Amino acid sequence: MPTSTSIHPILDQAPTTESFRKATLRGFRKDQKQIPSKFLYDDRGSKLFDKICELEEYYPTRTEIGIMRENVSAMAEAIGPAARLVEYGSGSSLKTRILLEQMGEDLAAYVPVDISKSHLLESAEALAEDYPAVPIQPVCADYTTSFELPEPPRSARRTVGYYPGSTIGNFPRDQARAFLEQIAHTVGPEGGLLIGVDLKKDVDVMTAAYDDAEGVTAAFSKNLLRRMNRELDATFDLDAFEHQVLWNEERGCVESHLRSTTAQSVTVADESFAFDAGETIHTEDSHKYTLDGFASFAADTGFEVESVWTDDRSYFSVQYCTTRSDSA
Ligand code: AVJ
Repeated sequence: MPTSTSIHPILDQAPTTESFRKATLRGFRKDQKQIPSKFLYDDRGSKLFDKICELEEYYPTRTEIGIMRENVSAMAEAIGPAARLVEYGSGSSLKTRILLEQMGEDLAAYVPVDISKSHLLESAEALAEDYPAVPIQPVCADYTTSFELPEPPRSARRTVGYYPGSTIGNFPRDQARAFLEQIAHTVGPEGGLLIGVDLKKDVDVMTAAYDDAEGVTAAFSKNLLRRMNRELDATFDLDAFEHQVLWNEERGCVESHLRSTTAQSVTVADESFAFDAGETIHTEDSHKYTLDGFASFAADTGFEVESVWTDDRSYFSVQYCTTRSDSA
């Protein structure tokens, strides 16, 4: 594979097997067994997630792309010239292409940050080929922990976070708040954040998005069992668990679970865990917001919502938030 010279040396902070083991054992000792959703995204999980984005039922991706296409010039104007764009959880950077198409040479740098190293490198190389004028500085990191931004190759007027996909929805409200605070700190005073936020709507529409007829989402979530078998010497029978989805009204999120279909005992990293029939492992939350709810939420974190773009059904929103000139 040709390596473009505009790709800067990659930093690798991908989570170790040890951190996966620790998080899994800690999560399995709780009453409601759980695994942090970031572990869904190993190489295979990231590829399955790309397939999810193309599913009929999964409205967020295509709705967000439509919003981006329709409003990209207003977005570029809001971001302004010579910005450094830092994408949190870049994956295959599909939506970013819309921004790069519009802003291209005007960007000081594009910094994709992702936990999956191969995914990150592949897409960084493809981008470098298609946008040779944009310096690309991939960072392999768990973006929820603090990581260092590489020195920009040309001076940037401001740093703008890009956090599409409503990935903010994976966090419970209090962690989402802490994360936005972290971004506000990273981008500094007069910084920006372009963020995709999924909105509350008809419950059936929301739950179907996480329980597609083809079973791609089920395979995505069961990939965690495979990963535990492979990396943690676990003994999961993939056929003895099923993917389960429910809307939690009180928390305002779609919950994904892996449900044990029988009573069984499973070994994970030399520790044995009993499952009752019907007992679940909580694997992911997808929180949904109202526009007002998100605005007041953002205001708690040092950001102010400056512009909101949505689709005609108000399924999804892309919002541009800024930090004040005197922010920490
Ligand atoms: C990547 C967190 C935005 O919650 O909609 C999609 C992940 N999981 N289908 C979402 C996901 C199952 C997705 N996010």
